[in-house]
Amino acid sequence: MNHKTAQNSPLVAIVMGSKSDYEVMKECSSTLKAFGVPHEVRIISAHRTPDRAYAFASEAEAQGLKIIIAAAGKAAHLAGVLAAMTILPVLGVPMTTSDLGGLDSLLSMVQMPAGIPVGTTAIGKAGAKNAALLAVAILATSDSHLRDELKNYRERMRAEVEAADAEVREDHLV
Ligand code: RP5
Repeated sequence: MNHKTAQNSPLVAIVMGSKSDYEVMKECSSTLKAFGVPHEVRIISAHRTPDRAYAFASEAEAQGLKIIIAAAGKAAHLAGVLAAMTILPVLGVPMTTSDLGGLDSLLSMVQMPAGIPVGTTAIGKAGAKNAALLAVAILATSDSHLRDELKNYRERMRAEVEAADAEVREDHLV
């Protein structure tokens, strides 16, 4: 699969609050890569580098980005802060945390007051992958090639589950 823009400029930005989020967010990047979606990966902290967060979000649309994926943990305000400064769709991925398991991140991200939405995914790796798939689905609304790729992906998943079902049924035939 290889979906590229004319200039191959990034359509999606994956922004993390810290390098400590990187291992989990590689799942997001590898999923976008599998669909051939040009993307960039950044570390920008809403509280440690607020000026850079402002500059990034306010320039994102003019840079040609279509979707921002923001990953953060604990008092996870990065996604909401970026969403406040751009009209691009922002998908938030709550990171697992050592103290509260990521419920802190999830509630910080998902409980946005009305007016500035953040499309929040599951905590951790599943959320990282689903944020990429949601980004692909959004892009696919105006890209028939990506739409076909997404359908093929679902078809492969369906076939895998059916194969697994057949295997376990076989194991337990009496
Ligand atoms: C957030 O605080 C980051 O997104 C990270 O998930 C969390 C902890 O950051 P570090 O202290 O590990 O840099 O800003």
